[in-house]
Amino acid sequence: MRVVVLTGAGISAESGVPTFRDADGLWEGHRVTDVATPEAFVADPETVHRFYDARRAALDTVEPNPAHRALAELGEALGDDLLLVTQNIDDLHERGGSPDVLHMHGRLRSALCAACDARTPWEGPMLDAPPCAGCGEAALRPDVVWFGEVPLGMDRIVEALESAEVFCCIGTSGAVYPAAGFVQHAAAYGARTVELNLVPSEGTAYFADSRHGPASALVPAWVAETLAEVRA
Ligand code: BV8
Repeated sequence: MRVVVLTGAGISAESGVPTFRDADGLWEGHRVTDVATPEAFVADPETVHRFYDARRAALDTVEPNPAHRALAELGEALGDDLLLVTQNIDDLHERGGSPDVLHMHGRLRSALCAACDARTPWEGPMLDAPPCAGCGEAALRPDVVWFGEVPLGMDRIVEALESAEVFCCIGTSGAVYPAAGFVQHAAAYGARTVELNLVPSEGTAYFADSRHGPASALVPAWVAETLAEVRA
């Protein structure tokens, strides 16, 4: 069974990672969409670095939860028939046992050189970072996709959506595109669509099957159901 799973901030909420909706989308009084843009980085790189340095440091204080681990179990069983895509930039899917998760919006623990596009695993603050080890330019930036930038892996994602039998969306408000449009694309190609979210998302009407509650309960139950179907 070919399955595509898309996750958002809600899957990491019970691990202690604040969602975008939490704090009404504000970070230290900044609208998140104001600090998560290339324009903001040009205008005020220090504030943007402090925003991501704080989130990167917080990763040391959180652990994967049963929802992350259940998806790892699904990945074990389905192998290449599962494409796990996340909008999250935390590393809880990997630490929960899903090494091949596709981070369509980037990763906190990675630096991107804006001059030569080199990517480097990154720990600790990036403010006052040394020049790029590859090209020597002082052009390191957080390796995340900002508003107005093109998400990563779109070709692979669209191809998987068009051949999926099941599309499952977990812990996302459906407010940010192109991720919010995946359900309609998958449904148009015949996939069964499932939403697992604390409350109905902005795109809830597009899902054939919507279940509401905490991911730590809904995801293990849905994975068990899916594995039973695959093994039937
Ligand atoms: C692009 C990285 C061109 C940085 C992020 C069409 C219409 C309108 C606008 C647009 C459009 N197309 C493009 C746009 C512009 C823009 C956009 O969508 N703007 C929005 C604000 C209207 N999109 C872009 O700019 C994108 N780029 O379009 O390029 C293109 C398009 C297609 C193909 C090629 C090129 C780039 C967007 C990426 C921006 N970067 N993150 C960072 O993290 O700092 S987005 C960021 O915000 C996250 O990654 C995520 O995507 C989004 C937050 O949403 P969620 O993850 O859903 O989190 P949220 O808090 O909103 O909701 C949490 C949900 O979980 C809630 O529903 C809650 O109820 C639930 N929940 C809570 N607790 C639990 C739970 N569920 C279960 N269990 C729980 N315990």
